[in-house]
Amino acid sequence: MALLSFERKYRVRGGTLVGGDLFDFWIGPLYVGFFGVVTVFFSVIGTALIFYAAALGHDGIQTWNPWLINIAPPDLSYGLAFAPLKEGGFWQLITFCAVMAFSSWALRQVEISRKLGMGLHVPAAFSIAILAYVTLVVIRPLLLGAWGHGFPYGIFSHLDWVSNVGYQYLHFHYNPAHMIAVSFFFVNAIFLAFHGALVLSSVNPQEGEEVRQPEHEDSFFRDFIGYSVGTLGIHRVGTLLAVNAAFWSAVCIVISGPIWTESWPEWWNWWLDLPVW
Ligand code: BCL
Ligand code: BCL
Ligand code: BPH
Repeated sequence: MALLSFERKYRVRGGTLVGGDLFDFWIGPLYVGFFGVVTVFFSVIGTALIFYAAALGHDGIQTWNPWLINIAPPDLSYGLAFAPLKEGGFWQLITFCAVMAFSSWALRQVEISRKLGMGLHVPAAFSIAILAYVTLVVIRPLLLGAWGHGFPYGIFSHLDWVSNVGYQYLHFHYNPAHMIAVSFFFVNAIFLAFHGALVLSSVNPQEGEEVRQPEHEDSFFRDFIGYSVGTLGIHRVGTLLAVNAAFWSAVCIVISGPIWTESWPEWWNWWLDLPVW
């Protein structure tokens, strides 16, 4: 990719978190950095372990059907101990590689933001996605006392896990934090539909027509529903919605087991028993 004339001034040394000048350079369009190297390292090892474990097979079944490859966590009986490779040890190593790869990916975003003198909003938002993953495969298993509570790494098998864990609490839709998370995902989509469509409607006109300004966008929503959150505001709202969707997801699964062990419909008894009805 061409190095644009103005890019030279952004491609400056410094801003790194560790290692000083070490790996402080670009390859083509991509910034490398210490954390770039760490990400590649753990991504390659983690992915290779998935393929190695898949090649060895599992419970006497070996398949290269991508839908069916499955690397399962150890049996619950291993508790928080290391398991033999073929009995969940691979899952444990892959999980470690994944946590390292995701975190160093976020730290690389921090270094690039610092170089550009930008805020840390992107890595902050990504950290909440990482938190959701870590909640599923580290925090909740630790709280429940066994790595076996993590989700298996397989395209279909991880769906089975979601379904099984859901029915373990009889009806997961009654989990109040799940309700909040689901609602945030839906609101998030409606707001992106509004925002994406609004911007296109004003800055992507038919041939011969003029590009409209942010004032037009603002006016549309004022005329339409009486209020516009504004051009900066909509991005605050969007970030907040997306981050809350993942945050309440993490909450809904970490309370299932460690805090609430009954069926989720039963949790609502306190509400049914309120003396006001
Ligand atoms: Mg899941 C579906 C990955 C955690 C519930 N899930 C998917 C698929 C994809 C996937 C295979 C589409 C996701 C998507 O478009 O996301 N899930 C995935 C990953 C994690 C994960 C990588 C993780 O935490 C590391 N899933 C979970 C947890 C549940 C869960 C356990 C709650 C979040 N997931 C579900 C349900 C569904 C999926 C329910 C589906 O219906 C859907 C499906 O069709 O499954 C068969 C949005 C992100 C993007 C569009 C960015 C691009 C992401 C790409 C597509 C990810 C590819 C992953 C690759 C196959 C994994 C191997 C990595 C290599 C070894 C490097
Ligand atoms: Mg539910 C969880 C929606 C029905 C049981 N459910 C969730 C939440 C979400 C949701 C709120 C998953 C999002 C999430 O955690 O993202 N459920 C939802 C909806 C319905 C629903 C909308 C519906 O019916 C309309 N759920 C049900 C039914 C139950 C049920 C009733 C099953 C019978 N549900 C469960 C269980 C769980 C959920 C059990 C959960 O565990 C899950 C949850 O809250 O998990 C926290 C968070 C995002 C991630 C975890 C992804 C992290 C990605 C990482 C950081 C990066 C991956 C990089 C990748 C490997 C790179 C690939 C390579 C590149 C492409 C090159
Ligand atoms: O770079 C990015 O985007 C371009 C970052 C990213 C983000 C970011 C980034 O900046 C942000 C802000 C978010 N995601 C936000 C969110 C939402 C909440 C705040 C939330 C809904 C969400 N991301 C969800 C998801 C999901 C879901 C729902 O499943 C997926 C699949 C992703 N996000 C995926 C991604 C990537 C495209 C990217 C990103 N979100 C992070 C890329 C990255 O970390 O790269 C380094 C690592 C690798 C290249 C590979 C590592 C390989 C491992 C070592 C082995 C694989 C292990 C894995 C556990 C196996 C899973 C198997 C599955 C079949 C289950």
